[in-house]
Amino acid sequence: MDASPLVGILMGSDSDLQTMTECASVLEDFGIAYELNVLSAHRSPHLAAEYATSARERGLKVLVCGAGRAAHLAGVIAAHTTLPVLGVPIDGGPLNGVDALYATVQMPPGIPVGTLAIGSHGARNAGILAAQILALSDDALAEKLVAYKKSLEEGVAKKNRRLQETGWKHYNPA
Ligand code: RP5
Repeated sequence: MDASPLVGILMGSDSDLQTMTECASVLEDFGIAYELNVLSAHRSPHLAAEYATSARERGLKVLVCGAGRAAHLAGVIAAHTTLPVLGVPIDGGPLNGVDALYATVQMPPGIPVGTLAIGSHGARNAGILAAQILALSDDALAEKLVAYKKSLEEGVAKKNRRLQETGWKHYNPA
């Protein structure tokens, strides 16, 4: 990708990569340049602060942070930037991501993190939400989002047609 990145995808460990790839692939579908880095709130706190502090001047517009367990990455990044920060709680571990959800969503007033669902669905939605934020000042991207929503609608109609055709008609005991 040649264009300078607009979205910074961060993850607490390379073990989060499979989940966060969902976010990356959505951004690619919309033609949005991104960069992807492993940074940890706990294991590399100085690097995380440095990344967040310089993100805006490097041209980034939205930061998406995925982390599992005691997931403080999104919150620490949000503490050091005025860019919008989206948090993806990564599933896995003994608590299956509920720990990461609580750690990501329960931010104190003043430092918001837009928290998505646990796991790959959250990562995918983070990519779409990042695109929607960028589309506020990009009409071509807004058009792509309209087309995407249309494709979702068509997908549902297709599923319904299939359901009707395979015999799940209607039931009326009267
Ligand atoms: C978190 O701990 C990471 O985001 C990851 O989800 C989890 C486990 O990390 P590793 O032990 O696999 O590096 O900080």
